[in-house]
Amino acid sequence: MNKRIALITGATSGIGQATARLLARHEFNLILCGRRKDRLAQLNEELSPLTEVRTLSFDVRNFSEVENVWNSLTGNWKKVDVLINNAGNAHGLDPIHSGNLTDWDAMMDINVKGLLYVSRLVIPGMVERQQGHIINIGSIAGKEVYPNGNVYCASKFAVDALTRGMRLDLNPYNIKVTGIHPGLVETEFSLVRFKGDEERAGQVYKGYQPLRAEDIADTIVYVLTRPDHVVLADIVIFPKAQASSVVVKKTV
Ligand code: NDP
Ligand code: 8X3
Repeated sequence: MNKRIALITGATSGIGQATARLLARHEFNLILCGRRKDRLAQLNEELSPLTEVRTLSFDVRNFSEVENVWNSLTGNWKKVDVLINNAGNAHGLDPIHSGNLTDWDAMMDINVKGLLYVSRLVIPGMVERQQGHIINIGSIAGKEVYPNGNVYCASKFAVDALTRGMRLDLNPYNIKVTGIHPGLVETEFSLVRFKGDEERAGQVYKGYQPLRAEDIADTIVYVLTRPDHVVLADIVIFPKAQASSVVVKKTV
């Protein structure tokens, strides 16, 4: 049986990395993307014994960089069956009147425009072949706004809107579109949000059991292994302790 090809952005850490590890064991060939070349090389070495792997290092903010690496793919590698738009982060957690412009640019450029740039290159082939599955990693922050979440929430609301737009526009071409919206997942996410402040990042996950990246990877595998006629369109996933963006039952 021919393996499907999955392209994962943000595969160097957290949810993307866990997804790469699980898909390698579930009959997928992998195109793994991220900026950190050392991590891509390590993951390539780890997963190559299990499946075929290609790595692409690029910054999703830079369209010509994305286009160049995309065009470097040879043979059948551009025939991506599954696109997992996962690269993204929060930068800062400040009230709207004192937010940092560099943080705002980063969130809109990576989480929204980066997702669009990668999609614009990958989706035309899916349309031509009349098959494919796109999974966009949104967030509970794209369903509910929380204090000081302002621009990160806006970027994830945009991901939700783009997911719905893709589902409408790609409906004539047999392409499935899934939005996955996690709550609190313990990854490098908070370390990036708080600019390397380990103490502050660690507090986010204290006093309850947060989701693990593997929980989201597991959901992605479930989504991708449904019968052909089934689409899981929109999924919100919380840790048991979480009831909303702002309600989390903590013991400390
Ligand atoms: P991590 O910080 O662990 O991973 C983020 C990934 O995105 C890394 O692989 C990073 O790779 C990549 N990335 C970031 N910026 C860029 C860029 N400019 N160009 C290319 N790749 C980039 O966080 P998570 O795994 O938690 O986050 C993955 C997704 O899940 C994000 O979209 C996030 O918003 C979403 N999410 C996370 C939640 C959480 O609580 N953790 C909850 C809900 C949604 P590199 O630095 O090597 O480029
Ligand atoms: C990540 C979850 O609640 O930190 O998207 O925004 S949250």
